Amino acid sequence: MKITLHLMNNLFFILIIILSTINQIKSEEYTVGDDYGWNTGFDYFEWSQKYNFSVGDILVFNYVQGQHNTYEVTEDTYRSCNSSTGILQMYDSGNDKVSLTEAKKYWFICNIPDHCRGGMKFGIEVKQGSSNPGSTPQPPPPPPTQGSNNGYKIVQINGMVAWTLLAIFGIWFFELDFLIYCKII
Ligand SMILES: [Cu+2]
Repeated sequence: MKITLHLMNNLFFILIIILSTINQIKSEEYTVGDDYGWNTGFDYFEWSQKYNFSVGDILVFNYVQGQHNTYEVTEDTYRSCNSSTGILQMYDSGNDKVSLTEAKKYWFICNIPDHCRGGMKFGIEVKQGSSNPGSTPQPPPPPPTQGSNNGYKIVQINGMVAWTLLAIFGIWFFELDFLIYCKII
């Protein structure tokens, strides 16, 4: 019996190691424009200032396919909104997932005529990930209207669930071990 419990304690520590590893490789998904999506009439500069982006994170551009698109461009093209040069990547699925794989400045525009000039443009600085959810400077945006999935919130909840589980399992195993130990002696 005691051997089994020691095995369980070992499993508990293995669980800790696995969970902390998951914590380190997690990536966050950010929906551009949050609930508003990728569309005209929204301040994407303001949106881009709300989060700290790290390598491994993913940007999701949601829009009606054909009405917009997502171009990753150079800084010059971002500033001029002239896409005759400086296009790095093009997406047009309506649900574009852009992985931020490098620590650098990323620049995005919509290349439908006049949309870039109209404000469908933003730049972000992606930093080498410390993946620390506590470093997000501002609280999450207004209450979600419909099943919004804000990456920041998901990661926070994941973290909370993980630590709660750890606490429950930890107390449970150690208490069991202690009780059995007392009865045996
Ligand atoms: Cu557009």
